[in-house]
Amino acid sequence: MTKLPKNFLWGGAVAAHQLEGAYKEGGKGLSVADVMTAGANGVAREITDGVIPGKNYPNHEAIDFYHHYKEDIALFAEMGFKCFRTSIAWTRIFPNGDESEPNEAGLKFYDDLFDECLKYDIEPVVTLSHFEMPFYLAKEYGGFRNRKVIDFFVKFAEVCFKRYHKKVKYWMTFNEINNQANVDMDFFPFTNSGIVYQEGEDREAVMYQAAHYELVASAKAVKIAKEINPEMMVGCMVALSPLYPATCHPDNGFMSLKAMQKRTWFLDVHVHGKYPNHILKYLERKQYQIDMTEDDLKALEEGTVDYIGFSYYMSFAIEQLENNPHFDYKENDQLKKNPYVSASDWGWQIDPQGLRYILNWLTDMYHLPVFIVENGFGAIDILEDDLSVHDQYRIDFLGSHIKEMIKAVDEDGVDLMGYTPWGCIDLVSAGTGEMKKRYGFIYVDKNNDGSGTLKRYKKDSFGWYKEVIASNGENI
Ligand code: P53
Repeated sequence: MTKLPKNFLWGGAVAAHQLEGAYKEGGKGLSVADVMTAGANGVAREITDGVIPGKNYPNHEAIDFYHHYKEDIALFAEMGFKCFRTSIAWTRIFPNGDESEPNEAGLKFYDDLFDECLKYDIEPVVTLSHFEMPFYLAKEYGGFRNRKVIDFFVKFAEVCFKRYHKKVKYWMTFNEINNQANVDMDFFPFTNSGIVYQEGEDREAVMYQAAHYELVASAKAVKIAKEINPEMMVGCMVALSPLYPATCHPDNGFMSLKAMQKRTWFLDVHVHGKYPNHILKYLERKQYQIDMTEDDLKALEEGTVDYIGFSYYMSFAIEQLENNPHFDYKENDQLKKNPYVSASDWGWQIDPQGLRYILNWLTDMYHLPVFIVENGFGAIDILEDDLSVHDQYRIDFLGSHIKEMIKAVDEDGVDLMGYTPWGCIDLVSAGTGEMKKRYGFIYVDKNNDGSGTLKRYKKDSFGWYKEVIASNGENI
């Protein structure tokens, strides 16, 4: 008997815009990801007003999964994947987002892709919105500033559920919906909500409004899914990091609690169907006038999620600031380097035990099945002359996290559905737009400047992960 359940969903995760490429093929429209240039560690990606000739947009070709998916899924099958998490590019189905009829060529692409997975008994796990809103909705409607976008999303979701309900059982609505809690960076509102902040506006007020519309859209989608096929399981998806108090000073302890609330209240709405009191009190104190109707509140109650999908990459330490009497959360100023853990080349702190912490915390808070739908190590890999890639650091990272995950199930009784490490094949980094920040078990010959043959090569971690899956986590 292994410590994990027999039907544990081992697999890997990606998102359409980060690997498909073919950004104009099959009638696809421009997405918000198609207007972001390549950045680097510490250099933000530029958000441009449409596609500007001469600039480097890494998502346009990405790793051309659109034309290589059969070969890639065969490799996933060779590793023994039980599931494969990807997203449906909204712009393949509704190129501008406000059309009345979906684009058949886009629908057909995902039919073929899911069939290819099912051929190997790989269960597709699908995110509806993973940083891929139609650029047209962002530009013409202001993204999720606008209530109308709820209906556009719900229609997109309904079309997908109707078309794929026999092929896809596991769904998630919005990827890392809580990233936008960090209102200081332009990347998060744009990728989460299609929002470009205007000079001088109260960013937080905008964020709470957009998040509310998204949560309503998510709840409406969940309800529709159940009407179409009650077998479908629809979850939410949040980015989770433990925010440890930087010291045991009570101020830091309380600050860490308040910070966790500010990053995770989205889950309360998704799971309980209503806002937690601390957020209602916060909105009141800030005098934010959120457009929140009775119908919205009813929709939230009627569309609670079946499970919690989450990403886990790192933990943070947090401290209270001076002159912050309400313990308000100011992410960019408050996070501290944790001296007890190491970090990746991109400064992401490595904390396997933090995964066990989060699994316990989630279970205590929400009492739902949970699914680790992202975890991974972005690193610079070297393709050797003999075409091997020795990525022991990735094996160490994933192995240590898997061990903590197993303890959470075996010793703490967490109801864990599966584990899909991020970027199971190398793809474009969301945060930086780089290719050289690699996560995969499969190396793709593609470089930051767009050069490369697009050929695929197995890294050392490929064989290692295959054995992990074959032994259901016993051989790490
Ligand atoms: P990259 C941070 C910053 C940007 C996106 O990130 C992020 C995070 C982590 O919370 O979210 C997820 O590519 C996201 C993926 C992304 C992955 O983290 O910046 O869901 O799309 O690729 C890794 O290294």
